[in-house]
Amino acid sequence: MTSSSLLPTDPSVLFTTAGMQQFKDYYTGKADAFKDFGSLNTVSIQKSMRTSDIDEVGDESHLTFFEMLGNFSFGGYWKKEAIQYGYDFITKEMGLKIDYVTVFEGLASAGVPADEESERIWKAIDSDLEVRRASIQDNFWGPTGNEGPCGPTTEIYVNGVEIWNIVFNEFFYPGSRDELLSGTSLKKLEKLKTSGIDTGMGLERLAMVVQKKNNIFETDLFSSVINRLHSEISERDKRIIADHIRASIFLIHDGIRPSNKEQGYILRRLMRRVITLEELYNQKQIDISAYLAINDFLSIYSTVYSDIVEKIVADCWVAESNKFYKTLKIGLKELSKISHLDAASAFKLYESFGLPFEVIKEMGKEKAFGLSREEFEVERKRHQEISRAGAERKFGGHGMKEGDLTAENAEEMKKKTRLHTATHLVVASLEKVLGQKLVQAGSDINIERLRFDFAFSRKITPEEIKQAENIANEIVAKDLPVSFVEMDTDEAFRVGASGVFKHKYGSRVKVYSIGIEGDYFSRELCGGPHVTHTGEIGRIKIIKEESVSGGNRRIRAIIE
Ligand code: ALA
Repeated sequence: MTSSSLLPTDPSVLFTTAGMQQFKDYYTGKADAFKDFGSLNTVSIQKSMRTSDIDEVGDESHLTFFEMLGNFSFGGYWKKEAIQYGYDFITKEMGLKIDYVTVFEGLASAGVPADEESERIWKAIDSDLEVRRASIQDNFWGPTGNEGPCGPTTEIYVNGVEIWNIVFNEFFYPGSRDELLSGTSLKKLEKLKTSGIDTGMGLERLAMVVQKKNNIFETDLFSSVINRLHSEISERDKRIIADHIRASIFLIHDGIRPSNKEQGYILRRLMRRVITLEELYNQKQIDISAYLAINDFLSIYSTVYSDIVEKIVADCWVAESNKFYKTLKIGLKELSKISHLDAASAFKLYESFGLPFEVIKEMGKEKAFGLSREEFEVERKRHQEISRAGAERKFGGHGMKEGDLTAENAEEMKKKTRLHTATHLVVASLEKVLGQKLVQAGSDINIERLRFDFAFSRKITPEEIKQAENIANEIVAKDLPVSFVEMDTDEAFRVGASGVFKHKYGSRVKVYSIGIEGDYFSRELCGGPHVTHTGEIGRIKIIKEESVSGGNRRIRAIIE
């Protein structure tokens, strides 16, 4: 399976943190793996992001962004096969020696016994292998988010490092992991109808042991960047710079833009940390050259992630640097004047000058001794809630649903269908005018108008809007056919179809095309529905262009 976006469809988690995230519904039985990808088993290399480790970055092994290798089964194979696959891959394919493995010791209060079956399977494979028992803290996975599949794990250790985690998703828990681990929860673990396998192996850690390196930053995934950085930059800072730039590239690639909310907030923190280090080293005449590191990473990753657009990453980086740089210097000066830093004064520095918590903590030295990330976050959330109060609007309503559209009645569906095809036309027209593919960040259609967001770092001029509108209306006048074909997701991206980043795509997708084969005006991954000919749309008028949060632009258009 293709990696899903770092932005999960599950709204209860900020980022995709593991390979299993896109498969939650297959474990619970809500979705049918065989129907969707022709097998009960699959594998993936999933882009993952764990913010819980941000403060640890700089040591030998912690990262924010990483790639996770995994094999999964939703009622296909079970423990015996999963353990054998793990063993064979590590010892035979990779030629590594396993130090020891762990299995779940059980938890009587939750009604889960020790995993003797896995213990027996390991021993049958290799009777000399050391099998340790471990507690629920270490050897129990999930649930991710507010609820989900979960179960005991068995883990493989090589050179003292946990290399592979094999999860036996036997249960569903209707609450969070914290709740489950607290031991005081009233909710019960429910047995899943079909038990599933979920495995995860960090590519970076695997590279470290296979390449016989002392830490992940010495592997070929990082060494070009680390070696390029000036020798007077501390080892810890080099690692922070490398990790944060790499993570930022992938977040930007998935359509996230720096902002003060949710995923955008994390991206901004990562970028601003690097930009601050850049400024601090600059003061010592040491150049970090973030753009060179971006290029190094792009040359490593563009072979696999061929749709990373260098210009989008670079534009975003430059825009944030320019924006932050103005206040950074003043902020650092203010910081040096404050005699005692607590959550409130740190938040003020953050709010007024954009100084990230890490910078305040590090630069504040002993003045920031009592300052904790938790208190700072509490302060930040409190302010966010104040500013959000009253601004909340709720959308509801039930009705017909077809593909990407919902409507109350047939009449409404007809109008929305015209607006939907018009959205594709306006997007493709703008791409022509701006000379680049747009990374879309969602779209919304109501009976009155179409609306869509996309990542772009400057205002679209009225002339460009007019040009795009003219192009779109020319296509309407030509009454071109609209058609769709179903194809594999990989193939769809190969033929250049655009997709919306927030979308989770299955392995087969519909690609809607406007125009004649060989000369398509637009191709997009889309559930439909659409008109059959562009002439049905009517005249398109772009009525508004504006900036919205996350560094995105928003276009609204109507049809007449
Ligand atoms: N989902 C498991 C992990 O991420 C495999 O460790």
